[in-house]
Amino acid sequence: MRTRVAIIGGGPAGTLLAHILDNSGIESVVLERRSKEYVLGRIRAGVLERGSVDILRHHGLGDRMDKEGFVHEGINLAHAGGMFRVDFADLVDSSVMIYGQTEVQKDLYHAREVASDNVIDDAADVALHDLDTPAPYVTYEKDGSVHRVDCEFVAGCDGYHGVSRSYIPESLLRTYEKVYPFGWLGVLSETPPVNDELIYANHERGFALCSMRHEMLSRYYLQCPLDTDLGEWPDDRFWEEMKRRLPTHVGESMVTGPSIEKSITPLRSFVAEPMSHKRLFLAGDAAHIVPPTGAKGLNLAISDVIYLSQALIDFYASGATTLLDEYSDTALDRVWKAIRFSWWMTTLMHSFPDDGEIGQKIQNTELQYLSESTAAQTSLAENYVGLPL
Ligand code: FAS
Ligand code: PHB
Repeated sequence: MRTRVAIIGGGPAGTLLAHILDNSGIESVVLERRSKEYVLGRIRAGVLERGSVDILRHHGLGDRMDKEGFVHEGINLAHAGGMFRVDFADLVDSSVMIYGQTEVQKDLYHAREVASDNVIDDAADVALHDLDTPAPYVTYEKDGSVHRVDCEFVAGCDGYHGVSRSYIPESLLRTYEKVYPFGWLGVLSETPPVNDELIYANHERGFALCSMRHEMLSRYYLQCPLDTDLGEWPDDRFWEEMKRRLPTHVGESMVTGPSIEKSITPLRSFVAEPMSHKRLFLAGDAAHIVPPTGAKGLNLAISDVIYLSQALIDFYASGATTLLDEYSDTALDRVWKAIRFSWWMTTLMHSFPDDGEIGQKIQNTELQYLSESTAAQTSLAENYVGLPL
């Protein structure tokens, strides 16, 4: 098989890149190691930045999002028994969209099937070859045979556990990592959200987040130890702990119900530099991971794809390689700002027992300052809704 761009990974980054290239008449093939059902069954992000919303609409992927998503013009921060709202509309004339990554993925897969159906799932043992030549190729196994895809560029969109990053020579690759000493225990329940906007709660027992997918599907998270055993967290215990970490009036109004999904996500900050080498370009979690506190992971994958797709479109339109040469620096500039913001929100909102009582006092003081300062709230708001592309 021959194509222009071989895309490794059929998550949001890979399928959005394929979609945008397709819209510009540039052929690609997506090699996804899992089944389509598996990919569509993952419960992940819930918040789209304003820029991501505009991009999806611009590329014909916004219809269902605009019908079923929820525009939120603020978030709420709870601490010390109280709660205050950060008003995005008032502070930065912007908003975010609540529309689950699962739904974005469904829209992307549908668009692929309608257009060129160029997603090959169950593609095992993907390997990259001749990346330092103008004619790289990719091999993979499927249905008992080894297949070859000849191409001109390889996009590594295969996530943190993918293979693409390993093809950047160790002598050139620099990685930065911060592992947080806790995870998030997440629950999905077919109950009405406790609040019409998200609530991020700082509590001495640990962080809590109240989110949603729609008016009868709520998403909740509790900070938990990394060695948490899901078997020790029956629904009743989850709801009781959730209410203990929220302001009383919020907990009292919470409608609880059976969880339809329960999982633990570890939190880490990770960046790999550079994000490109010869004919290989990394995008999304293949190059960086952020703690979900700032709701940046999915949005960074989208912005990487915007930069990379524009660079490839320029190359095929004029032979210019400037944007390709600058891709890594351009993407990393935005990545590091999201890494910083996600680290700041994680550090502000989570319990760090090793920091002692003074740690909680400093967090409460910062949250009190945030509640009183328009300047501080504006900084949070402009980062949360998404810095300019
Ligand atoms: P993805 O990991 O989504 O997709 C990579 C794809 O490549 C996968 O489908 C994988 O099967 C495939 N792949 C891997 N190795 C391969 C190989 N060798 N060959 C072929 N295919 C291969 N972000 C938020 O903003 N908010 C959240 O609440 C949030 N929660 C998360 C919870 C979990 C458990 C995880 C893992 C991530 C979460 N994220 C969250 C981040 C998440 O949304 C990512 O940022 C987003 O999925 C990034 O998209 P991709 O870069 O496409 O990577
Ligand atoms: C979610 O709804 O899954 C969600 C929302 C906001 C975050 C993280 C996750 O910061």
